[in-house]
This record gives sequence, structure tokens and C-alpha cells, in this order.
Amino acid sequence: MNKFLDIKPEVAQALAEGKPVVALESTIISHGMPYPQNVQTALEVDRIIRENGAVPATIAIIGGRLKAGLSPEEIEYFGKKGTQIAKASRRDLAALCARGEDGATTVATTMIIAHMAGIKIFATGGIGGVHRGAETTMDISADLEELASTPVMVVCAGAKSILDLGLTLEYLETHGVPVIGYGTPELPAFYTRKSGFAVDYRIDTPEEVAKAFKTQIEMGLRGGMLLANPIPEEYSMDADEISGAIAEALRQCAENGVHGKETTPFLLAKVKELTGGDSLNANIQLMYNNAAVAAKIAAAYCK
Ligand code: PSU
Ligand code: MN
Repeated sequence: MNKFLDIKPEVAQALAEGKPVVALESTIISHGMPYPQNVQTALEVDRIIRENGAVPATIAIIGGRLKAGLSPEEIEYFGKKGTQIAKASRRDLAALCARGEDGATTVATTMIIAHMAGIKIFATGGIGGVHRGAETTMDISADLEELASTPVMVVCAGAKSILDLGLTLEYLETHGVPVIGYGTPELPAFYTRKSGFAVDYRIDTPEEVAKAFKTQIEMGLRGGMLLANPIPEEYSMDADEISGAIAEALRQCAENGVHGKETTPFLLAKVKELTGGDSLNANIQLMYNNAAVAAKIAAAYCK
């Protein structure tokens, strides 16, 4: 095992016995939602994963150790410290561990640590992607490069249109990452079920998703797979309300000269501020939905 990694005993036991495990990211807790809803949501996600037959493993960096599986107390610690904890992407892992610091793992780093631990399925809310204006800023999330190289399936609700969804799909295509729509032919846009962009394949059952991913792994192809699971109809938001908020958030981002790792948290916080509690509730509900689907896929993968 990697000498920088600690696997929670319950998670290690499930993996040793070939039982289903679902990885979860910690940036969604520290940077993605306000306290205490972030902690309540993370604990409810754990419960939903168990209810659907898998063991949850929240991934994070604590005191310079890579962690696969957090206790409720550790989840509370991340939720309370929030954005004071460093947002950790691939380039941050070595420095944070060498210095004995904490880090909140993004989709990219959660994939890396899940893979080190032997976890194949990971549930999150939304992924990073190619930002609007990337043709001049070159702002492309490290999440995409990780999907291209690390064999973990990421279950998400698509990507927010703070990103350029068309360019994000082009990048994934170039790097050979399959984008699967769960029960839909269309890429969902996080808060809404539609984006106008087609996915590569539509698959309707956890068993068929697990089979597609297992085939990719057994074939020896590098990289992950992206499963886009649309937000349930009853929680999806009004497309015009959301696109208005995103346009305003992007305007404020440019006006304030925000760049680098601060861009995504800035945009997410602004959209939340502009849409009030609606977007937070949508975010929580789509996360629950992704957790349930990921647990079912993990269970099917282990059969
Ligand atoms: N998009 C969301 N919610 C999130 C994130 C992205 O809708 O919480 C977080 C995830 O942790 C993701 C990270 O991996 O932001 C991407 O950051 P960046 O764009 O800096 O790579
Ligand atoms: Mn970026």
C-alpha cells in the first residue's frame, strides 16, 4: 500500500472482502456548501450509500496523510473549517503531505487517492471542466486530465454552465473519456436536466454501467469514465433563473480579476448567493441522487 495513505478499517475490510465501496470528495464539503448544511449533507450521503449496499469512503488530506474514509468527527472538522482548508488538486498533494497540512480533495485528487486505495466508483455533484474563455485563459480543470488517466468512474450531475460545456465535451473526446448519460441521451447541466449537448452513450441500469466500466478496465484502457446522472425533475431549477445568475457571476469574476484555483469556488459561491436557497437545495438533492446511483453501480460491479 502507498506509504502516505491511511484507509479507514471499515473501508479496508470491505475492499479486502470484495464488497462495494463508494468514494466521496471533500472539497464539496469545505468549499461547495455552507456550514452546517455541508456536514448534514455529507452524513446523509453516507447513510444513503449504506442503504444502497455500499460502504462510503470520504477522501481528504489530514495532517499530511492521505485518507480514504473519514469518521463523522472528521467530516464535522472539514465542514466547520470550510474554505480555510486548502483546496488540493494533483499539483498540491506532495507539498501538503510533506508539510503535514490538511487538504480538501477535488474530483482530480479524490480519483487519485481512491485509485491508490483500490476504490473504483466515486460520487460527486459537479465536475470541473473547460472554462468559458479558455481559448485565452487556458483555464481547464485538472479534473479532466485525471479522468483521462486514472481508472475511476465518476458519477456526477453533469457540469455547471459556468463552464463551456461544448469545449468540455471536446476535451473529454480528445482524451478518450467516455461520457455516459444515465437514463438520458443529453448531458445534464447540474441544476437542470438539459444542456443541448449529447452524451456518447445512454445507459439505463446500474448493471449495464458496471459492465461497461469493467470492460474498459479489463481491456487495459487507461483513464476513467464519466456518468452524468440528471437532477430529479422535482428539484431541477428554472433554466432562465440559473443562466441569469451564471452570467452575473461570470461578470463579477472578470471584474474582480479572479483567476487560478479561486475561480471555481468564486463562481459557485456567487451563483449560490444570487439564487438564494433554491440552488443549495438542488445541489443537496442531486448529491443524494448521485450517491444512491453510485452505490448501486458499485454493488453491481462487485457481483
Ligand atoms: N463544480 C461544482 N461543484 C464543486 C466543484 C466543481 O459544481 O464543488 C469543485 C470540485 O471539487 C471540483 C473542483 O473537482 O471544484 C474543480 O475546481 P477547478 O475548476 O479549480 O479544477
Ligand atoms: Mn482552473
